[in-house]
Amino acid sequence: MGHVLSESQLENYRDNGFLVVEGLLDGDLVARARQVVDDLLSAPELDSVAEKEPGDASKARRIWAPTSRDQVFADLAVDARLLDAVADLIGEDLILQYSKLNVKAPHVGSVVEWHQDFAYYPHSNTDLVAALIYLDDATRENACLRVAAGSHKKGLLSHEVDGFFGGKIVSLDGVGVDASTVVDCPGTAGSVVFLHPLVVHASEQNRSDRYRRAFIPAYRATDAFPLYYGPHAAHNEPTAKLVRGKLSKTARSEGGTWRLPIAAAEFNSLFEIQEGAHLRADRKVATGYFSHEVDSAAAGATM
Ligand SMILES: O=C(O)CCC(=O)C(=O)O
Repeated sequence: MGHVLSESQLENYRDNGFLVVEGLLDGDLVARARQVVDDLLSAPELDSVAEKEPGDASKARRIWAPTSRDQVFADLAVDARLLDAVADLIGEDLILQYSKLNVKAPHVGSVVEWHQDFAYYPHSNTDLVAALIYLDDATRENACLRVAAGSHKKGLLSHEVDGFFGGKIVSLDGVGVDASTVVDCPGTAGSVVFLHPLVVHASEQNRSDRYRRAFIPAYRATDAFPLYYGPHAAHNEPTAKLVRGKLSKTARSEGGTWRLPIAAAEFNSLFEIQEGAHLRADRKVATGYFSHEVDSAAAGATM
């Protein structure tokens, strides 16, 4: 079981905090996934399935919890090729923490600002990995992922805006990340970008006339336990499930102090918090860590 990644790929991941594996998943499977996305996006109940682009309500930017909407995504998230690679990175005992699907429609695809995933859901250790699976060929033109290589070694960086969690790193320079370390992660459909939870990453607006869809299941070692149970992190937990190996009765901890993602107001997605959800009149202002009520349509992923 496992051991699909070479020693040089593992070294690459350890050094840079990310790894692109070209063509890990086959074309037929990925074509089926694209068809399901098209079907979901043309469904009449789109509002309960997807978050819309603020500039064009006819387009979606995020499909919530894709693994619970169609078997093709449930199967993809436990595909042996994918889990073998994840096991090589974080060990044989694996939980599927949550999943999401970013749509990046032509001409409108929302920006994803610089951030570290761990800032949204700190855990007792950093053996977590997100697998960004390209469903379309991705290049800089249609907003492939961009990563600050090696930034995972800098620890958890500030994602604060106006004294509260803002879901983004406002300036790379401001947190000591050298902009010259930023690299593009292009890949053909079926390629996977594996991301360490502390690596700083982002993607631009999709200015091309091509989609750049990505299905993103996120995994953790079974002995990595969430440290923060505020709503946008806690509501991933009911659907988190063991996908390989065994559950752990112990939590393994990495020493340190982790800033918690305490936001000023409720938010339903990474996009919303990065765009300043706390400034929106329709948002309930938080009065305590657990005071938010989150739209049930988003259940399963608010990152
Ligand atoms: O879809 C992308 O380009 C980036 C995805 C990402 O970083 C996220 O949703 O956390």
